[in-house]
Parts: sequence; structure tokens; C-alpha cells
Amino acid sequence: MKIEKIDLYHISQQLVSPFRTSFGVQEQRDCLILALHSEGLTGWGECVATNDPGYCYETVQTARHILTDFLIPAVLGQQLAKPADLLPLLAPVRGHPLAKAALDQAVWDVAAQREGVSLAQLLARPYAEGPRDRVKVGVSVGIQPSIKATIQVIEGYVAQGYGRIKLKIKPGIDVELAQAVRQAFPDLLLMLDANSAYTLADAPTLQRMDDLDLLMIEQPLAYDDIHQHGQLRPLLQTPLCLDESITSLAQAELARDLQACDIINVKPGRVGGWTVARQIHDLGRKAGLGLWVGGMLETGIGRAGQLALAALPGFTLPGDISATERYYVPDITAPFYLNREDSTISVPADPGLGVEVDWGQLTAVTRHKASFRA
Ligand code: OSB
Ligand code: MG
Repeated sequence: MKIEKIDLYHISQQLVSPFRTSFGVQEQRDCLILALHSEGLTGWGECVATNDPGYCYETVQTARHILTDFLIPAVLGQQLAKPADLLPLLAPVRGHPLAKAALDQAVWDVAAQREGVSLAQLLARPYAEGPRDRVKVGVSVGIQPSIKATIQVIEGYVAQGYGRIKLKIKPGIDVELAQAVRQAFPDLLLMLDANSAYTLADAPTLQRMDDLDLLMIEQPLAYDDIHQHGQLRPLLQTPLCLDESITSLAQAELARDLQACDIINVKPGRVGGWTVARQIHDLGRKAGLGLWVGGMLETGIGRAGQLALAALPGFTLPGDISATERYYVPDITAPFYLNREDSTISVPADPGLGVEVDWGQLTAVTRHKASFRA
């Protein structure tokens, strides 16, 4: 495929409800949408960087800068035989995986469209098992004003058919909350996400939740500290999952070798795209780690990519992939719905990402657009 033209949209959408984590609150969610034009086809990508650098160092503005001034110039006019050929072109830029992933997603979309297969089918080619046609999903519930409010919010999602709930926690909003939720929902698949809010000295607090039959606790310690997670893991009975720390295949290898986690949350944005996400899937599967696909409050474009990835055989735990109505109404694509009977979302089957972009809505939420030609 020849990369002929790229359009970059900086969009801003209002979340259906504010999303509070240990690192801050998101209400108005900006992101970048990238359209890559190649030989009559258009591939879409989403850069999931957030407005502020609370989750990782990238922001919408740094990603715009890195894409505009370095990554897009490096790929314009280039001819790729396969999606993995993109990686060496991006390698001169250190880091910035979220910016890189937007290009990577668009290239995978075009590659699948060229072959007339869905992205899930293209990604699943190396495996004996075909891609799943529905993937298990759950909801990530932000920090609420009270325990009572949290239980009400969970009740709402359970009534909608979600079978797995992830609760955001931070010091002071943790043990009591998790105990109350477990008591209210004895059989619910329940997990916690601390977004790096604790230190090793907090191990006794985390141990107090060992008897709550939690699916896992996600990223309790520093965002860049795999070593200390390796020290914490044997102190806990709850399985330990890494999110923020796994920024590349090399970091996944390190986590495996240090036995720093039981489970990896694979976010294509955080690792620089779908090529690396699949490599981490393969590594985790071989090492016997639990795997699932995480989320970053994506639009429908990102969500289509998450669903295609989650269709791979090693992703056996429910993903942070919820129905469109949990994020943006309306969204910039046709909506995704929950299959309530089994807490799944159907994987798009049309060629490429298989999403329909709503041009009117994309235009309505665009703050800035730039086009780049070879
Ligand atoms: O830590 O998993 C996280 C959203 C933004 C940044 C970080 C995280 C999250 C979520 C939301 O938990 C997952 C979703 O997209 O529903
Ligand atoms: Mg997380």
C-alpha cells in the first residue's frame, strides 16, 4: 500500500458521565482521529492520548506535535507490503506509542480492506483458531461520590447485562468500598484498578482485599515500576495485572521474567499499535499469563480496533470495551451494542475495521483539521 494522504482531526466530545480515577477526572474528552488514504481506500486510526498527562506522558497536544512534525512526514509517500513494515519507519521517534498507534491502526485497516477481510480475520491469520465473533466485555466504573452511589451505578450496568465490573480505587476509597460492593453483588466478576496510586508500603491495605474473590487488581504501584510490582505480587492472593507499565514488548518480557504480574491489560495505544499488541498477546499466551484488551474511553473507531484485537484466542478475560452509550451519544461512528444475554459485543465482520464513520458528527466535533500529502 502506498501512503498518499493523511488527514488528522482533533476532536472533542462530551462523555455521557464524568470519569473519575485516582489521577483525575475526565468530562470533555479530546482525541485525534486519523484518516489514511491509499490507492482509493481510507483507513481510520484513533490516538487515545488524554487531555492531560495523568495516565501517561502523552497528551492530545504532544501527539499532535509528534504526528504532525515527525511521524506523518516519515510515512508519507512510503510503500508498505504489510502492516509490520510501518514499525521501522516510526522507530527513529523514541517513545510516543499512543501517537504511533493511530497510524498503525489506520495501516491495519487499509491492509484488511485490501484483502477484503475483517481486521479480526487479518490479525488472527497466524493462529489455528479463527477469530471470535463476539468478545466478553465489562464496564470500568469511575470513582463515585459515595459507596451508595457506586452500588447504584453498578446496579444500572448489571441491569443492562454487563457481567464484569471494574472499580477504580485510590487510597482511602478502597477496602470499605470493595467490601460493600462484594457484599451487594456476591457473584459478580469484580476487579479493581488503582492507576498507580499505591506504594509497596500499602501492601497491608491491599492484603485486606484478598478474601473478596477479586478477578484481579490492576496497576497498584508506580506507572513505570515493574520491579516493585514483582515484589508486591507474592504478598497478594488477588491476581496482579499490569496496565501502565507495559509500554512495549520489551517491558512485557521484563514483567514476565521478573514474575511481576499474573495478567496483562493489553491496550493497543499504550504499546504503539496492533502489531506490538499481538506480539504481547503471543508472549503472554506462551508464558501462561491472563490477557485482556483494555480501553481508553475510545470513540467507535478505537472500539472497532479493540474488538478485532480481543477476538484473538489468548484474550480470555473480559475487556474494557463497553457499548457506545456508555461513552458518547451520539458518537462519530454507528453505535456498538451490548449482547445482554452473554455480556459480549459482536466483532465487526465487514472488511477492515468495519465501522461506518458519521461524517456529519465527525465534522460537528472537530476543533482542528490538517491534511498532509506525499
Ligand atoms: O486505567 O484502564 C485505565 C480510561 C482512561 C485511562 C485509563 C484507563 C481507563 C479505563 C476506561 O479504565 C476503560 C474504558 O475505555 O472503558
Ligand atoms: Mg488501568
